[in-house]
Amino acid sequence: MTDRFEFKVVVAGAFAAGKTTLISAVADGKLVGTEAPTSGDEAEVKETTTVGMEYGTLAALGDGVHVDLNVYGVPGQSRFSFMWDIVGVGMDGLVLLVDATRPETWEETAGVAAHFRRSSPSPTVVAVNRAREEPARIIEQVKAAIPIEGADYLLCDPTDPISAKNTLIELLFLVLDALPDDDEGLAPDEDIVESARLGSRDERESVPIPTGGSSLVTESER
Ligand SMILES: Nc1nc2c(ncn2[C@@H]2O[C@H](COP(=O)(O)OP(=O)(O)OP(=O)(O)O)[C@@H](O)[C@H]2O)c(=O)[nH]1
Ligand SMILES: [Mg+2]
Repeated sequence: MTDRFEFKVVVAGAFAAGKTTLISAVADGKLVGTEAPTSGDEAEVKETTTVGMEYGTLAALGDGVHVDLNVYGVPGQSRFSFMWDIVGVGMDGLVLLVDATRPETWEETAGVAAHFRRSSPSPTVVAVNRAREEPARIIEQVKAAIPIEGADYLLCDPTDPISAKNTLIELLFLVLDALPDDDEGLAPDEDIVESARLGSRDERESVPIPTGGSSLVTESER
């Protein structure tokens, strides 16, 4: 018998952190999006911005486990923050994208995280983008600037589908770990979650990795 799960994941962060890029990289099928031309100062940074939300899906499979992730991206610009509350309803997990090269956005990013976690203190992954040099030191700096209890902090290149997918898989482990044991009898055996863990970043480059009994891979990688 296959245990099936479906989770809602939100990707949030400051303007131009790479949210739309990440969702485009992971979505199994076509992405639904709301890009519009930027104006003013934002136009100096990039040509388009998210004004509503984007939506994509990603299936992750393990032995006896099938997970559908519904991934939603929100705008980074606070003038569109009304969308954060709309999209955040029923969120199971949060990916907070942080641009390592723009520490001036980190305080705002911490505010975005607080906004989402106030209504739904879901498992959170803080994904640090563009940490090319001294990544370990940057991760420590981001932890200090954006402290989130229970969050995983990791490096992420949203332009790389494997890195982007592994960010969501990390979040999926946190979400599965947080499920109550009596969740209609469907809570996964810890062994499944542990054996599905994809190891170090170098190992992840060659997913899927069967480690023992089962491994969790995304559907497009089968
Ligand atoms: N080269 C490179 N480019 C990146 C990287 N991460 C993001 N980018 C680029 O940076 C830009 C990020 O843009 P988006 O993905 O639209 O950012 P966003 O967070 O969705 O922005 P808003 O929705 O406007 O808040 C894109 O042009 C990406 O291609 C990276 O790691 N390397
Ligand atoms: Mg966007």
